Amino acid sequence: MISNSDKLKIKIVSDSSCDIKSVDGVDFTSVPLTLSPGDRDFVDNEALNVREMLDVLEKHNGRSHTACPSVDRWISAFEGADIVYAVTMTSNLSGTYNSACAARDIYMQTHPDVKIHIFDSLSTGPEMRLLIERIAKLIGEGEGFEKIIEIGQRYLDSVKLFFVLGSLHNLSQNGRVNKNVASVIKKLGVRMIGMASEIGTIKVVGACKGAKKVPAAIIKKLKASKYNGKKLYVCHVEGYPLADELRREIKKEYPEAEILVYPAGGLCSFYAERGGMIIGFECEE
Ligand code: X90
Repeated sequence: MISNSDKLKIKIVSDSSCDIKSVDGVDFTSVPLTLSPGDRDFVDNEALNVREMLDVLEKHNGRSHTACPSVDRWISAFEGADIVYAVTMTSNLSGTYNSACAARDIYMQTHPDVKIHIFDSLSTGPEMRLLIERIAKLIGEGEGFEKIIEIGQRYLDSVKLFFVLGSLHNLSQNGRVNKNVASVIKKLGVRMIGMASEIGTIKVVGACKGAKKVPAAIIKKLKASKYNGKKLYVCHVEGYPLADELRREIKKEYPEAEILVYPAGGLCSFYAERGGMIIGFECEE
């Protein structure tokens, strides 16, 4: 493998929608989005109290919004590294990817020898975490820049994302899903099952009346999507019991499954709302 790679300073940088703040064995920086659930701004970093942010969001009647990281924040995250692998949420729902690309272009004018690749995940949350951990493993194995880009991109193509949302209020209010779809879901009182489409937008693929039906509905979708029975990550917004129930049911069908259940960070909590769940999983290639 590459012998001089340990002399190079390698970094993974992601926007905060990946829900994690550190990665074992690699230098990792999470670049925060800003969440504005009312007239207060919350920075989506380690110090964020997600529960407090959700409380403000639920109590607030007027408009609320989020903002992608500034170009400057990305530049600060790149500093000091020789090689940067950056991962962003879908460019089709957020300006985060464009901001990262602008930061790269500016930074490389004064640091022409630094290598920076930005992966547009066309997704968010657990799918980004899976990619980040895959990249970290490849770095650990001493793989080079071009190879990591190639394998990472291929991996991204083989990972999918489902989500189960009880409300589409924040997504529709911020123009990320159609208002009519949101009001139908609300009227029917169902949980919407969605997936990240191939172009990184939200695609409604089903609905569930009542929490009890969620695990079976998701397992059906996993089968149809050719889940490979290995890594599957579930992040939830204060919805541990249902997420854990889903984990147990998936384990019955796929005993080898490597499932992680963990709380969503600020950005995913803002949009998935209390009780929401986002599921990223590997598929057969
Ligand atoms: O302010 C910004 O630039 C951030 C905007 C983010 C908008 C969408 C976030 C969705 C988060 C909801 C379910 C997953 C959807 C994934 C679709 C590709 C969580």
